[in-house]
Parts: sequence; structure tokens; C-alpha cells
Amino acid sequence: MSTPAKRSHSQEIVERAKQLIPGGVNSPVRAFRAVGALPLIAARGRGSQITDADGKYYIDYIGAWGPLLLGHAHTDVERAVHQALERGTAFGLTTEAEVRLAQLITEAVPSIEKVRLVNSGTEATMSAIRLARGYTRRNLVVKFIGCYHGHVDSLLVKAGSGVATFALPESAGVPPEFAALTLAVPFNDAEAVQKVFVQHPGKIAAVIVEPVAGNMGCVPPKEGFLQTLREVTARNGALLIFDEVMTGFRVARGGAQELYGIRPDLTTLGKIIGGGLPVGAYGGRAEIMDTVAPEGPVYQAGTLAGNPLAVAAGVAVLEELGRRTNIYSELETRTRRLAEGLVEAARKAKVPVCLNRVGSMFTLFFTSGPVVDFETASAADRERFAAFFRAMLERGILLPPSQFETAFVSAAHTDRDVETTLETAREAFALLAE
Ligand code: KE4
Repeated sequence: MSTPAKRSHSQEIVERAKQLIPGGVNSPVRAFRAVGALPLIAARGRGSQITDADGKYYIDYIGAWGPLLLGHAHTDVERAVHQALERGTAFGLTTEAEVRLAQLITEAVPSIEKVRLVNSGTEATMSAIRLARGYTRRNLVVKFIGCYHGHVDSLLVKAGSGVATFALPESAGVPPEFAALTLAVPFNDAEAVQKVFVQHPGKIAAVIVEPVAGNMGCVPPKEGFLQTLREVTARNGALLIFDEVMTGFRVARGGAQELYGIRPDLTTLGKIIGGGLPVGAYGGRAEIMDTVAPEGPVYQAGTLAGNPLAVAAGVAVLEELGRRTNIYSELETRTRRLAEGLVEAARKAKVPVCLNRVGSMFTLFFTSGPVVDFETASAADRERFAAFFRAMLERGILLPPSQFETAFVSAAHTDRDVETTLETAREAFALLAE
């Protein structure tokens, strides 16, 4: 009788994790359920590469879901965190470093006159919604179908990311009374937004939007869409919230609002501003932000908000971005080369794809497209995406494990990485075309 194949170290860890953690993961998308593959167990990262628990190397396009603009284990970040660690891990008191991070954020994003640091993107959006409701004294919030703003009860309505990946119309546990306060309209549908304001005059506190959607896969805003949001909210006394947790410092140093020339009332940030450690932030006009406790009546707090280690990593990254002024043009050139190569490889293999990209964030949709909202994103062939994902993974290329996620190129990715990725993609597409 043949002896069962010895389980890999990764498989052993996955089995142990499943005994102790729901699904064996601390965030659903890491379970690789949508792509029918064994979830990766990361052991270490360096630059553009990660190594799994069995010592296998991958060129990484997940990038920790966005924070690692400079790549894994950047020396500036390592040094900054080590130095902060020698001074202690937390004080529950203000430190000079968090004032420095606030300064770097406000210098890069002019619409942010004051900013509050929190521990995650979810905390940032949750706080921004509460602030908008407290400031306007209104209760309704408009969001876009397929956009994901973290696991905030009132925003887990027709959301993207893992909610879309697992085809959950909304999450269990969110009372209908909460969901009733959220109005969800199609992304890129300016008319639908104008209509919802006519239907609910004087009742809408805010519109929250990913200015470049990244959680139904990457979907850029149509010409004029963001401008319409700006005008409609201003005309109706509602706040415009740009959720730039993913796009902040990603698509430009000043985020999507710099790229598209729109000034929102509030902005949420996360990911890159923590350099891979837990940092979120929300900020905006001082007269709005001064409604937040202890200045005003909107309460928000956090034991580890502005944590010295996390802030040290964020400061190191934002200071590096201040020095490397050509980093965004480098990312644009390298990611464009990768995107064009992927589209060409698919064309040669006669596999219909539509690639959406803004700067160094992109998604390869397995549909001829165009993909402009959640409905057209949902038309993508998820089985084909999964087969492509597995073929790339087996050959050492790690893409985000869901058709509804965005891939990221970092400043650590090299031209050689791009060429290796394209050689591998040509093999993977050929397998799909069989
Ligand atoms: P966190 O709470 O996960 O730090 O941030 C929530 C969030 C808010 N807003 C936007 C635009 C986001 O993209 C996110 C989180 N992004 C997902 C990736 N699509 C995080 C990955 C995960 O959930 O494991």
C-alpha cells in the first residue's frame, strides 16, 4: 500500500491553524477559498519576494494588500522600528513621532488640515462616518456597490473585497436597522447619486467612495464621476468622504484626490502610512475635525492609536517618499510594462481579458470587459481566474487570491521581476487556452 505523501510544513501549519482560528486565517481572503489552492504560509519577505514555510520563493503582487509600497523589509523601516523599540512599545501618551506623522500626512494631502491616527482602515472609516453624522446631524450614508470600507457594520452593505469574494450580499449580524441607514448605488453612476439625494432631501450625512475602487478588483472612476460627487454633496450639505486607505500614497503622494484634482471634506487613510504596521487615519477640514473629542462631541478613542512602533514605520516610509520624488513615475513605467505584457500574452493565447490599472495598482479581469462597476466585474470568469492564479502560483508568482482584489507593484519590483512574471504568464495562458 502506498504511504501517504508527507505533508509539507505549510500544510501542517494550515491544519493546526484551522483547529484554533476560524478558517485558519485572521482575515478571510487569506484562506484562498476563491482560488481552490492551499493557503500560503508566509515565512519571510525581502524586497519584491516572499518565502513560504517550505522555503519556496514567490514574486509577490499582494504586497500585504497595499501597505508595502517600498517592498518587504525595507531597511529604513526596519531601522526606524528597531530604534523605536529600544525606547519602549507603548505609553498611552502622546509622542513626538505621531506629531511628525501627522505633519507628513497634512503636508502631502492639503485637504487634510487636521488628522486623527487610529489602528486600522476600518477604524478610520467607522470614525469618519460617525464624525460626518455628528457634524451634519444627519443619519443616512451613501456608498457604492462593490466598494469595501472595512468591516464597519453600516458599511458591510453590498460591499467588495472578501464580502464579494464570498458572494455575501451583506454580512450576518448586521441588524436591518443599521443597513437601512446605508444607501448603496452603482459605482460610476453619477445619475444614481443625484437621484438618491432627490429621494432623501436633507437626510444624507455623507457619501463615502473609494476614488479608485480596489475591492471589486481595480475600477477607475469614469470621467466626471468624482466631480459630480463633489458638486452634489456640496449642493446638499453632505460631506464627501474619500476612502483612500488603498489609494493614499499609492496612486500619487497626495492620493487619488491629487491625481483627479478633487478636494473631499474627509479622507481616510491606512496601509502605506503604517509601512506594514497597524496604522489608520481620518482627517479633513479643521472645523470638521474639531468636532472630535476632546475638542467636540463626537467620541473616538484607542489604546494603541498613534503607537510608537507603528508610527515609526509610517514616518520612515513617508519620509522616503518625500526624498524619492521620481518613485511614482518609476512605478508607472514598470507597472505599465507589466500590464501591457499581460494583455499581449492573453491576446496571443486567445483568452479574453480586461486589465484595469491606475499607477501601480491593477486587476486582470477574465472577461472582455469593459469593467466599470460591480456588475461588469461580476461578469468575469472566476473559474478561469482561479486556474490562472494556480498556474502562476505553482511557477512562483503570487497574485491576490481573488478576482475581486487588486494587485500591487512595489518600488522593490525590478525589470527582471516583470520579465519573469510575463514569461510565466505566457505559460499560464497557454494552459488556459488548451
Ligand atoms: P483594514 O481595516 O483592513 O486596515 O482596512 C479596511 C479597508 C478600508 N478601505 C479600503 C479601501 C480597503 O481596501 C480596506 C481593506 N482592504 C482589504 C483588501 N481589499 C484588506 C485585506 C483584508 O481584508 O484582509
